[in-house]
Amino acid sequence: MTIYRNFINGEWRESNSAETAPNVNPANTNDIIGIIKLSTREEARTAVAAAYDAFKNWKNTPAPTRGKIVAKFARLLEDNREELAQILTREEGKTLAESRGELQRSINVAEFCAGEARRLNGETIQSELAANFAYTIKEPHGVVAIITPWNFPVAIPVWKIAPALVAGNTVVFKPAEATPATAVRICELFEEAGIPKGVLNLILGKGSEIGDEICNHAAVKAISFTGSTATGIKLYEQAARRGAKVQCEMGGKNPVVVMDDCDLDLAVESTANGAFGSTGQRCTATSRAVVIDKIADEFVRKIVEKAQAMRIGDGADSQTEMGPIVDEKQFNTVLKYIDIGHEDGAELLCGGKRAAGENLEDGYFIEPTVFDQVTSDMRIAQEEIFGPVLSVLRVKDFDEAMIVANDSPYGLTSSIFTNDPNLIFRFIGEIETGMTHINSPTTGGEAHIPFGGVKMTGIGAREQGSTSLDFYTELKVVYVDYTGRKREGNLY
Ligand code: UN1
Repeated sequence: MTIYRNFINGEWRESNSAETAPNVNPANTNDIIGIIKLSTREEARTAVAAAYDAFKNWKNTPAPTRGKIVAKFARLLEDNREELAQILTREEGKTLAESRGELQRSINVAEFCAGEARRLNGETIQSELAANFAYTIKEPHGVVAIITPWNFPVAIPVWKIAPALVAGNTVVFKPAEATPATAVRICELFEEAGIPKGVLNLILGKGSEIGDEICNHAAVKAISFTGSTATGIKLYEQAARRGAKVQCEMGGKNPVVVMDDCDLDLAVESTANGAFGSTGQRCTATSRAVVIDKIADEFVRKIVEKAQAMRIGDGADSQTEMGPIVDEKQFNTVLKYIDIGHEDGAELLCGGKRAAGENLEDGYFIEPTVFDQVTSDMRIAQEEIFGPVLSVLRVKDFDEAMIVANDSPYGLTSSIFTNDPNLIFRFIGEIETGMTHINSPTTGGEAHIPFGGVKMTGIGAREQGSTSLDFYTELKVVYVDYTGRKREGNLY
């Protein structure tokens, strides 16, 4: 049985902890993939110390040299794409097609960040004084903690680690407990790419223990976190007390607005993709369909047809269209929200229970679920479920649709289906989300385009694309006076 090890100071070290947890295939709980040891706080401190010691040399390594290691990592990811996709499906549950897509996005991100190493430029600014000039330099923070969730266990670590390293930070990486195998492979590939010892450290274990330890460690200058809103806000509060930088990517409750002039089949197809793709376990999932009354009956009929036709099963089977929920806890949470939907008076149109059938009994499968007659005050319209559950909210017109769509504490992504250019541009102006899509699903993003949300979804600089290094760098401002004599007067 594989025991996953920590990667500290360039060495693979098995934790001394007696506490362990199995890494379970959510499609078949008899399939134990390996054992994760839940590292101790002391081991977490060792990882921080290793990152701290490695920082000075790494900071002084020219950025293009750092970028070359990330470029090599991108090539290794490409070479090992299929193997990683298989591991990802086995430990997280998403379909192989989804895993391959995630790998491609990770490769793209790593390539993009590697290129950024040659563009880590500040600016030269004209001084108002003669024989003076001023410029800015982008510098790394030091040790950065990277805390990632299980739902994109390759892409999210890569889109945080790659820019952190390119910027010259050293990293302590704490992945979710549910996905240790992909985390270990990522670090092995960085090792193969030639990352110097201590520059990237992996520590496996519980968020409440080692996540807490590293995030509150005085040597950790910045924390990049993706995960639940409750944890993100707590991290933010704690870090604020010691002035550490924080970037949080948290929940979503993403709406699609379906206008009565739209291409209805396209809207249905995209909404189903957004709601049930990745088994609804992504922060960009479509969880609310805000539909104009006039076409709502037809919309729900078609989307129910789609939901009921979906093939549920082991993601490793090429016929499967929707995999399982990641683990028992999450499985119970989704079922609890389905109960809440009933209690709040929403009308269940399809799904709503554990999926039964051949080869489904040993996995955490839930049927794609659609609730109709949902109103904005219901908990299923407000809270992130993180499962294949879509709420349909019926509205009379565009103005009401915007009120409903914006009635959310979250603001990650959204979309609208309409062919009316006036409505498209009004929607872009009025929707309170960090990203928005026109006539396409709420999900996904491109590696070279910024990603992130507003309101309770996002704190700190945007990830990916032209903004990917913003969080990982500080600006140093330099004034140079080359008159060689005492300045007359002072700067204002
Ligand atoms: C995507 O849907 O484009 O945790 C990726 C999440 C997001 C990433 C989703 N931060 O689901």
